[in-house]
Amino acid sequence: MKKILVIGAAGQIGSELTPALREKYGNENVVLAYNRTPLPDDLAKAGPYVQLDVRNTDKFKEICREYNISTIINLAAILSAKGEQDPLKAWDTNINGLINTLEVARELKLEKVFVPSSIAVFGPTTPRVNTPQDTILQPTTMYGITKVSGELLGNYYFTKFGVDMRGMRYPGIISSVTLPGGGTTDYAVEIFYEAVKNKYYNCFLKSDTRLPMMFMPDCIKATIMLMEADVTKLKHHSDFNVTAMSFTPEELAAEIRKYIPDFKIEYNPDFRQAIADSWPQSIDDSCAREEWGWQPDYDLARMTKEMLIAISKKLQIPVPGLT
Ligand code: NAD
Ligand code: AKB
Repeated sequence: MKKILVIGAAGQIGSELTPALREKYGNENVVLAYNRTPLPDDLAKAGPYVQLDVRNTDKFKEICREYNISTIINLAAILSAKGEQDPLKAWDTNINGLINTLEVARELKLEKVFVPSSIAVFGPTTPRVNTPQDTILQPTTMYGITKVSGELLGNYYFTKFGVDMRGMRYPGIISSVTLPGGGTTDYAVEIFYEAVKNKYYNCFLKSDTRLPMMFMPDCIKATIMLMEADVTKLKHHSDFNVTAMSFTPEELAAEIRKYIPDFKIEYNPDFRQAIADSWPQSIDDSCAREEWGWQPDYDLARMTKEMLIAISKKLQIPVPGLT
């Protein structure tokens, strides 16, 4: 059986996507690649893993040959906030990692490649409400610039070389297993830890900053659905809009207060506010729905309840009425 290589497997999305892939395709058929951040014990014990810096072309190729890889999922990236602190590192990791992924796939004639894009491809000149699939892409962050370039390169490799690259513009992903790696939507994860621990959160975005979001089970579902979609039905390839919900910090805090009534939130916006202000408030994902049947399962209310249950269990701090 041919195998999937997941690069960046120890990150926020990788740490939950990889167990789901192993469950579906078998532990031995999903090879995990970590770089500096080591893999959690349970992932390392369950199946094959390797160390790989995505920029190391020779080692990348060697691993694909050694493990008979047919599909690469490249999750290695520097996200929006960290990217603004070190733009050249973001360019180097995101662009050279992507080119390596596409070149390895082309040279070794692999079946498929998946590299996520982001709502960061949009900028202040894009319509911000119900942002269309095919629209203006003029981001103002280095992260966004790398994601637009990634989408264009993915589409180029598909038409020029027949590399079956797929990708979607994830919104902010909310999850309970691994903390996010340095983005602008990270507040929507941090808030749950602080609400359960301290009943207080100091938010780095303004109260009314509306952003598109998705709970991790929907992110995993969308990723597997797009990977398995019939290529002949796809009109888009590396740049699908997807979404599940949109909310502001104030609306999320109100939802949390249904379970923790004395939860307090204060707002002290920092440099991430300008990034958030350049991104859409809501997304039109009708192309994903039409081309590969996308439909989310989680809205704000359902996500909030499940996050509070998971974080209270993780921190071993009961939330009355939930645990
Ligand atoms: P993350 O920062 O949590 O994880 C990324 C992983 O990549 C980390 O484990 C890091 O060690 C690894 N990495 C960094 N540089 C590397 C290198 N040179 N070689 C190999 N590995 C390296 O990120 P994530 O949230 O899991 O994001 C995964 C993908 O999804 C990224 O492409 C990101 O842009 C995209 N995305 C994420 C979100 C989100 O909200 N999490 C939203 C939109 C898009
Ligand atoms: C970030 O905030 O940088 C990410 C993203 C939306 O791409 N979560």
